[in-house]
Amino acid sequence: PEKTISVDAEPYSFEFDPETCALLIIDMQRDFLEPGGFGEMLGNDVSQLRRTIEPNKKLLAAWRSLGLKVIHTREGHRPDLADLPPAKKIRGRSATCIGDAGPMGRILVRGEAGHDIIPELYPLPGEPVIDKPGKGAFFATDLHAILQNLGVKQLIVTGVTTEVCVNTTVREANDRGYDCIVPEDCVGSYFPEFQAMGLKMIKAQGGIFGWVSDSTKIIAAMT
Ligand code: TIU
Repeated sequence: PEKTISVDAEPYSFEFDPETCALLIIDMQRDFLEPGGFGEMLGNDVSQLRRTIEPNKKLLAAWRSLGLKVIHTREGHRPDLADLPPAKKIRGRSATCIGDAGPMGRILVRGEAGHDIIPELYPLPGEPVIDKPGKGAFFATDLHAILQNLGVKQLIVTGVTTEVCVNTTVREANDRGYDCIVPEDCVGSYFPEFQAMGLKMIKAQGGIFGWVSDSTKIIAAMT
């Protein structure tokens, strides 16, 4: 039976049916979040990302306890790097790049320890994991087909980083007809100013790409 829940959000309340709304957790991977990982190796402050672990854990637990749909993504490439565009490989002019040996295995390569999801948010059997070669979760993946097959119309998008993979995915989802709500405590950026602007860009102009709220408001509305 259809049940509509209303969440306090910006620019206005987000209405959703939990049965057709999936929790989409973007790239909560060890290489982006863990001290000693690739993200920190590049000089980034991982505490800005680690702040999102606890709120994501609580939202994920609430979502799972109600038997609702959860989907995870990971950014990474085939071990032979056949799906790694040369442009992405050399971007940044860093001494260490994707595919090279990093602190937790080969950087952003599927099957390596650093590429996997952090233990705190590890997927359960039955929760789809989307391996994506790009920033957006729809590019060169079967995410859209999976969402269509599950009857999903709306997405709660969380994860890292706010202005890169979360924003790209929200824009891609928006163009494919999905409503997206982004709980700000569950998304993180290495750069505080990008966190603020990345969220503003979503909710500006009457919610040009979607809604922004907080996980506590989503959980409160559910219970
Ligand atoms: N997942 C994701 O956002 N990948 C990135 O490379 N993000 C950066 O902010 N670099």
